[in-house]
Amino acid sequence: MTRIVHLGLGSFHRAHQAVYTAAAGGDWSITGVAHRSRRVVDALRAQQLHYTVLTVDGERVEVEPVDVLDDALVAADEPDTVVARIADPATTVVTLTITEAGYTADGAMLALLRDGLARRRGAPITVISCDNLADNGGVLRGLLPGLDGVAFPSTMVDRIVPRTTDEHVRLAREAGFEDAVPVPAEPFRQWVLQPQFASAHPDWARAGVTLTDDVAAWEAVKVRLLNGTHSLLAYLGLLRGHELIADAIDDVVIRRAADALGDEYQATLRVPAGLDVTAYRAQLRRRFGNRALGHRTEQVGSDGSLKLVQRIPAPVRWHLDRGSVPPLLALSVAAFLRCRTPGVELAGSPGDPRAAEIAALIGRAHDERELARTAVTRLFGELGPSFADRVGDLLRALRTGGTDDAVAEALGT
Ligand code: CS2
Repeated sequence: MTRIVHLGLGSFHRAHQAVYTAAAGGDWSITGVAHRSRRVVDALRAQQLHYTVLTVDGERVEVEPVDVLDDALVAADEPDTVVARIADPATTVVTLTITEAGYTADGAMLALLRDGLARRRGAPITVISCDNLADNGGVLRGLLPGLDGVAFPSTMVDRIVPRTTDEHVRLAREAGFEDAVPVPAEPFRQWVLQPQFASAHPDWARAGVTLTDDVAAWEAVKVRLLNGTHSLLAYLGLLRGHELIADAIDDVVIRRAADALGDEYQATLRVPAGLDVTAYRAQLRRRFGNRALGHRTEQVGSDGSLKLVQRIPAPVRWHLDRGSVPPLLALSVAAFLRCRTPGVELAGSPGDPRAAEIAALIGRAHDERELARTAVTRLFGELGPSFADRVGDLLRALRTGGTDDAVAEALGT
């Protein structure tokens, strides 16, 4: 038997890497490890680790069983088992979806990974970060120094996966599957992987994975055009009363802002061979518009302080280096800060690990420019006063004239 250990047993993994691995064939199985929550692990164990993926395409829903997990564990409850599973010679691949927050030297999942890898004493293994971080393989390698025999390829992963609702459980049942934890997902999926393997791995290319050394270019395209635009849709959407991303993209005011943001992002990209950016952006608009998927602005808007670091500062610097201040990138930050302002009415309540800190900054500042200068530096590091002032001016427009005025100001219309 050949095994993958996956750290971060969330919906995204179950609708992405697990589906690709099942489709790759061969004798592969996955031990899925959740960080703390027992809910999904207990449910999966109770149903013999089988689950379903509901592919939602407009009103069409396709229900497919996925049978690739060999175990489900909770890291916080069974750390020794997790370490032993990583150290086991039958494990030749570790994949990770531990979110942007997981990539710190003292992170709990990385501590288990470090222990497990050290206990292999150089037996070759491939460790694959599947989080939305630029150079995710390099970042992970940097956090796990001094290990022999470990390859850290970089990846770009993509599939929009909303939260599971009772309706999904009902749809699975209607299709003949008793599944307490089905995973809804859009039809589109993509995985671009650097072919840097130290060990045996599934034949993912057979399952449609693109193997290329130029992952960086693909990653930037995806994190900026998809995730970056998603953030703007989420924050403007929350402010304009839209619960769904599909409602946000259908709102002409937001749609104009999103298109202009796409232009700002596109300018910064090195387009990878084989990608038609115009077609990619048109496809993204359709993906965002998949209303039946029920993807919520609250979900995309959560953890903004962690997500925006991946989506904002590098493209902002690109523009500043060329002498221009990108207004829609500034509006993205302003809309985020407006959503974090106590007392502002939103169409949801996105959580954020730095909510209290940001609310305190907002409470202390005398005006929007002062607030923006502090907040931008705290969130992204030094970007210079011209960008922060633009954020501040747009934040003022959001307060005094609302989203209509702020979008018009950013668009210069
Ligand atoms: C979204 C992503 O929640 C978010 O921040 O932008 O989860 C997005 O749906 C996925 O990266 C799509 O691959």
